[in-house]
Amino acid sequence: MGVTHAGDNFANSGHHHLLIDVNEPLNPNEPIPQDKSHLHFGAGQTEARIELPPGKHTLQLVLGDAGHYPFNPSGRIGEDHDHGSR
Ligand SMILES: [Cu+2]
Repeated sequence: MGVTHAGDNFANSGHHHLLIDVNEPLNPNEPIPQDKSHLHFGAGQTEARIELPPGKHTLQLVLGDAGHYPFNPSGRIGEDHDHGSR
C-alpha cells in the first residue's frame, strides 16, 4: 500500500484517517465522515500530533482511498491508549 494525497487515484494507495473514540464500525460503502473524531490526513501525512484529554481513548488508523472510502479489507490498527493523568 502507498500513501498519497486525498484525490490522487493511484492503485493500492490512499491516505490515513485517525478515528478517535469511534466505536461504531465504518460503513465500507460510504466515505469516512469528516469531523472532530474522524481526522483525514489528506496531504499524505504519516505522522501527527494530537491533543487528547487525560483518560482512556480509542485510536484507529484507517487507510482510505482517493474518495475517502475505507480500503476493504481495511488495514485497520486498533489501539487502546490509556494515558492517565499524572
Ligand atoms: Cu479522507
